[in-house]
Amino acid sequence: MRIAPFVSEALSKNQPVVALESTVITHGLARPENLEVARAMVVAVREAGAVPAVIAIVRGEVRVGLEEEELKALAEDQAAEKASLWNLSALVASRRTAGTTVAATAFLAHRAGIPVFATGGIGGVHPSPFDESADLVALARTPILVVSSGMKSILDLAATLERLETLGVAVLGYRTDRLPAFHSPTSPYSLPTRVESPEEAAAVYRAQRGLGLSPAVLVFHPVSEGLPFERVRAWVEEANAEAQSRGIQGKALTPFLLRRLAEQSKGATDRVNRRLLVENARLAGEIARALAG
Ligand code: PSU
Ligand code: MN
Repeated sequence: MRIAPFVSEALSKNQPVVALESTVITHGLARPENLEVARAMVVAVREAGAVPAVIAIVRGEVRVGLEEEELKALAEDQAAEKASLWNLSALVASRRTAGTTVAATAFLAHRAGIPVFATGGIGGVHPSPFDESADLVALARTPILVVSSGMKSILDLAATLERLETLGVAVLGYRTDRLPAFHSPTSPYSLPTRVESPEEAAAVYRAQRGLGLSPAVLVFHPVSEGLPFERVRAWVEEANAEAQSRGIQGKALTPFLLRRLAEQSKGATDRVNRRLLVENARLAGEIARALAG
């Protein structure tokens, strides 16, 4: 694991650092806007007064903190893989380059001593065909604070929320009582806890660590300007039915569904996706500051 000097220096001085997930760069967004959004996330963390550390696998090396040139190379690498936990060692052993999912980023950020990271949406549960993201189990055993806008909108939100409860992950709504639904700032599902500020989120994280609880603290941050929940759900149902009838599954499913949602919404889902990524990076920076201060 190679920690960039600008990151290790910040960590040694107890300055706020925010880890950034990179599957969103390699797989979540289309080129070339993936690089623009990644840069905007980096800037948002800096503007909040924290040091951004993009985590990725570069030619078999675990990297914590990328320089601008390295970020560009990752965003442009068409062969970049998606590193979760089940393939992380194999990607390192075969010297591959990969974006890290929430599961892999949580594990690596924690190993590097970074307590906060930002992403767009976490993985979750999809009942049929059955799929449960490794993100959930990783969040259950990694005491890190994660800022996201909910789960990917293509998942079963109620089932995912139930799994988070079962796994003992601390779930907070940021200035909301309802689960944000990624592209939508709200949904019908209630959250157990609401926080009003970065300081309150930081206080829950400190309590989590103080109690010796090993699961993560999830801060669900609604996008400031999103789309109506019912409309997105209708698009998702349509796209899912189409994927099923065309036999699209596994790794190809998320990119297909996201592309269909973008078409159905005439680009609106992509705009919301960009917005929430930058907003989450900023809030993660503010929480990191509250934790360091
Ligand atoms: N949300 C998106 N697009 C994505 C992801 C989330 O809108 O590409 C990525 C995140 O990196 C998340 C991962 O950790 O998908 C979950 O993948 P899986 O369901 O295969 O575990
Ligand atoms: Mn999966």
